[in-house]
Amino acid sequence: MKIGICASLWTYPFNMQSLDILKKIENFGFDAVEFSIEDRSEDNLAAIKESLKKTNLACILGSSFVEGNLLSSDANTIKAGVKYVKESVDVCEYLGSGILAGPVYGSYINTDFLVPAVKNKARQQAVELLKEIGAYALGKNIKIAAEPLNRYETNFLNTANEAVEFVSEINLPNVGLNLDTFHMHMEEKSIKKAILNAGEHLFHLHVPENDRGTPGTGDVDWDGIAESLKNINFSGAIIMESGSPYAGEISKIGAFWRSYDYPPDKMAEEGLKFLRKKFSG
Ligand SMILES: [Mn+2]
Repeated sequence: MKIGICASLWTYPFNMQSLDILKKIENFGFDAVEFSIEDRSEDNLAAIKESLKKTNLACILGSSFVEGNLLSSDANTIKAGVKYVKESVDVCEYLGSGILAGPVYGSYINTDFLVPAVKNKARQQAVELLKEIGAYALGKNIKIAAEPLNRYETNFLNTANEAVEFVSEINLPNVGLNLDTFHMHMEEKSIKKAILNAGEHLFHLHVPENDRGTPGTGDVDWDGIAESLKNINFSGAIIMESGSPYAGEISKIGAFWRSYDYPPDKMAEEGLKFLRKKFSG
């Protein structure tokens, strides 16, 4: 099982000014890095690709919508959403990332979703659009992992079960789930059972502590998670997606207002030590 970390512990979005972080992440001993790229210009992408090649890190592209949303009722916003996700698939292909992870449906809170007919319509629309985008990604051998988020970040997919139903309707071998221990700690009765139930649909796992701090310092049921991952023969990557107040836009989006356990470098070191111990072998 590959163990990685999100570059957003230090910086966000990822770009050609952030490249030193890659070597640092490799030197800590991680196998993989996850980041979101908003500047998709040729120069920026080429510089990132070049730097990645100088490491042995596997790379996972995170999806974070700047514009566009597959759940919108506005035609232009939907169009921008489809363009964003398809472009993300292209970026995956270019960088050699086999997976696009995150809230690929477009995360936001639409209180009109309390009316079941409104939510169902948006859901159906997202299913159809992700069938089309998923087929596009399948042609490039790239997986798409949709991430349920906690109730303060979306009211579309909050639980693993909702997400399993959603991707089952899309019904493509390369469209599955990205679960996250921080969100699950708020929304699931049992993280261990949620992972078991997700089974083969689970492609990718974010493993921050329950407060978004360093894995191993809080209440997350790490033994239960390790057991479930073994039971479902999980072959994806586990990614430390912890937060810090030093990463610009993502600190604001994620409400990372304070330092957690240690400064970011020490969080990475301690987190990796714990994850290796818990999840190796
Ligand atoms: Mn996450």
